[in-house]
Amino acid sequence: MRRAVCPGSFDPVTHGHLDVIGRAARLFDEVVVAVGVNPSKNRLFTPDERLAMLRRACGEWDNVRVAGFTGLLTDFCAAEGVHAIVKGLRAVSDFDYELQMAQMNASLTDVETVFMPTSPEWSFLASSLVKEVARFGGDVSGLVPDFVHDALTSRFAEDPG
Ligand code: COD
Repeated sequence: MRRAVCPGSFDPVTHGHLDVIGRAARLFDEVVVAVGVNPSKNRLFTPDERLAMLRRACGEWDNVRVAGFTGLLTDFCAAEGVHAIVKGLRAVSDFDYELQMAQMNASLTDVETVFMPTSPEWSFLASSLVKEVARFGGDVSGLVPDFVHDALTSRFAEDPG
């Protein structure tokens, strides 16, 4: 059985992430979406909130499972017995960072990283930009699932920052 992990912080999940996950689900028999922590980013939503959003957003795919992880991604892959990581690439700036992580992960354990180019309609899309635009009242509907849009609206209504 061909299995892959699609990791990310997904804070929050966007249509760019879902596009990559859906395309991975066509290539692999099972995809595990791994909701983790990027230590260099401030988070808006808790791990439980992000897990719930991913589970709802991925509900249409029978071969996609969502799981949380802490610690190293390679430890999660080893525990799951998965040897492929799928990452989306938007631009050369993503490539620099993702290549470094792919090589570090390969040096830690027996895991390959497969890069999937972003679809053109989502190439500008990043969770950080979605949060910034939503924080200042901009319209991000169409970039994220409706329930994520609602969660952003209520989060920033509670605390505009
Ligand atoms: N189109 C295509 N791909 C996209 C888009 C888009 N519009 N938006 C995002 N993506 C891709 C990203 O390039 C990335 O591959 C993936 O989707 C997830 O993105 P984010 O931003 O949600 O997630 P990151 O980059 O913050 O997640 C980083 C991890 C949590 C995977 C990383 O920090 C990690 O592995 N942490 C665990 C600790 C660890 O093992 N560290 C050592 C790393 S070598």
